[in-house]
Amino acid sequence: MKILDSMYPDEKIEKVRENGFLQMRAKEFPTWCPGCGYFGIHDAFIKACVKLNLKNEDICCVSGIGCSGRFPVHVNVYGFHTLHGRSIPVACGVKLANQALTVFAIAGDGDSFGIGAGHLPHAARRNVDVTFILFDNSIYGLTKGQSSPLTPFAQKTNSHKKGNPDMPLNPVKIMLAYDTTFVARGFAGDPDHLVSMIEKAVSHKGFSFLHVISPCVEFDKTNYTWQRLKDSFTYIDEDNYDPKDRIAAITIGEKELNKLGVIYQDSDRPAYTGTLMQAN
Ligand SMILES: Cc1ncc(C[n+]2csc(CCOP(=O)(O)OP(=O)(O)O)c2C)c(N)n1
Ligand code: SF4
Ligand SMILES: [Mg+2]
Repeated sequence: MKILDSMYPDEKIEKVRENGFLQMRAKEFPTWCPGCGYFGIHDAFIKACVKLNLKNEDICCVSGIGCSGRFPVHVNVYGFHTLHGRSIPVACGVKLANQALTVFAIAGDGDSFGIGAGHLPHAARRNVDVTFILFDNSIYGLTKGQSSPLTPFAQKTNSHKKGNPDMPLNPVKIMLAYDTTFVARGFAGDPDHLVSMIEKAVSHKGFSFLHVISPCVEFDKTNYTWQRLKDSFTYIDEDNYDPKDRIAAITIGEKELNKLGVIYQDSDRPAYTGTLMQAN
């Protein structure tokens, strides 16, 4: 794949080029608002791919619709900007058609837990070897700040001026209930930790779910703000935590909403390609 020249106004561009990061960036600077958490995910994604020694042509990013849906446009890898809510089934189809690809399903909180929510249990139960990154800003960003299925109760939004009347879903608890074989959480404001979460999610053979908390600076001034989030997280102590322990994982899913790290991993269940071949 041709390495594109960059238009980035980056003084350290030569350093970035040396690191190998530049060739993973697309030519155009992302169109996200200044301060959007998605820049942190973009940065971590590129670093993780380089650390994993993935080449541009080894990777395919499939997205739905939303500010998050722009992601494949901003990375220099194969990409598919699909319909709203359809990143998961399309990503699974891409993986099954070409098992040599490392496939990412990119989806916003509205995209994946609203219109696309019906696809999640099936990708999880089949254990298709796809890494699903949830870009969770707890709001509909692209359509200008309506409540999403992850918006907290009573938060004022552009669709609920007096406060959201609906209870939010808990994405980690839901994905654990679907027996997802890899469940982790990261924060857009800690790209170094996020790099390691993406590396681990990609290295897992099966369906990986990575919940990334990411501020929408334009439409959420109260909940996921940088100010409120910056000191709110704690990290799973890898030396004293067994990610195979389902009860411990469910406890984190239920009670520790600001805990970052690998929450659950079942490495024994075969990925779908293997199961499919055995079934035939
Ligand atoms: C079938 C369909 N319904 C509704 C829309 C309008 N729409 C576009 S993006 C979006 C929500 C985006 O929110 P989210 O998935 O959280 O992504 P974000 O913009 O926050 O990254 C909606 C409702 C659409 N494009 N297609
Ligand atoms: S509207 Fe929100 S999610 Fe979309 S680019 Fe701007 S800050 Fe990011
Ligand atoms: Mg959103």
